[in-house]
Amino acid sequence: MALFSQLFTALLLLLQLELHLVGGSEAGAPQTLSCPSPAGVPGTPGHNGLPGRDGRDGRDGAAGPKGEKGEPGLSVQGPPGKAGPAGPLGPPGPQGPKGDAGPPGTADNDLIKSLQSELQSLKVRLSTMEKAAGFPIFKKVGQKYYVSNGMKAKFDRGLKFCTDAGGTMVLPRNEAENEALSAMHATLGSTYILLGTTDRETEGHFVDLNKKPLTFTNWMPNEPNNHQGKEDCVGIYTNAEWNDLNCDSDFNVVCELRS
Ligand SMILES: [Ca+2]
Ligand SMILES: [Ca+2]
Repeated sequence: MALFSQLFTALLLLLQLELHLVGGSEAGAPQTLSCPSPAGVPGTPGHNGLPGRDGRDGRDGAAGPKGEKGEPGLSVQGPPGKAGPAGPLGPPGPQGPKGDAGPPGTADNDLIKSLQSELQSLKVRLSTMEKAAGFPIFKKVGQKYYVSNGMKAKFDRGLKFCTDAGGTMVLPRNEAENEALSAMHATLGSTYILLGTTDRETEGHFVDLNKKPLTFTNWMPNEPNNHQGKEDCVGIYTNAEWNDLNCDSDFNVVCELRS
């Protein structure tokens, strides 16, 4: 194929040389041929040569346009991984706000209760003292006050008087109280002071104002005798001994105030 092409090129050069010789040069160069000759008959065209070799591969073309964005892919979240190791100890946080005050302790409660009880006791004692001081005649006997205004009265009226005064009709519970009461005769100028006991419900069976049997007595000899069947009340005589008396007779009244 290449050989054919070179042959074809050589023919073309030969033809151009011939045409140049026929036409002459423009510079008017001197002719070397002095006489013309008749033109020959053209030969028959040669056969086509064999095809040439394949040329080299061309350069890479320019990059094409950017394609459209594809559909998002499907992703499935996997299982959580194992917990990592504990991190380093952080710095201490700021101090929190102050909490509310707690309830008082047991010791405080006991002390408060004790003080409250003592205060209540003092209030009662002060109230009793004030009542006793309201009588012209009063005598302190232990935790009790024996008080009187010098009045003489029948038993039932005497009971009411003492109740209205915030106390009860006097009744000695022991020898000391009995002696202290008897000592008031000197001030009262009395012979008998009524005691808070009767045998009205059961003859011969004296009980206190709460209907409890007596735990202390100091009867005169041969008393109580229920003289004339009319003696259901009791009085303490100047010698501190007791005698049953008529409840409808007037005797001195002494009240007992307990604090
Ligand atoms: Ca009697
Ligand atoms: Ca009597």
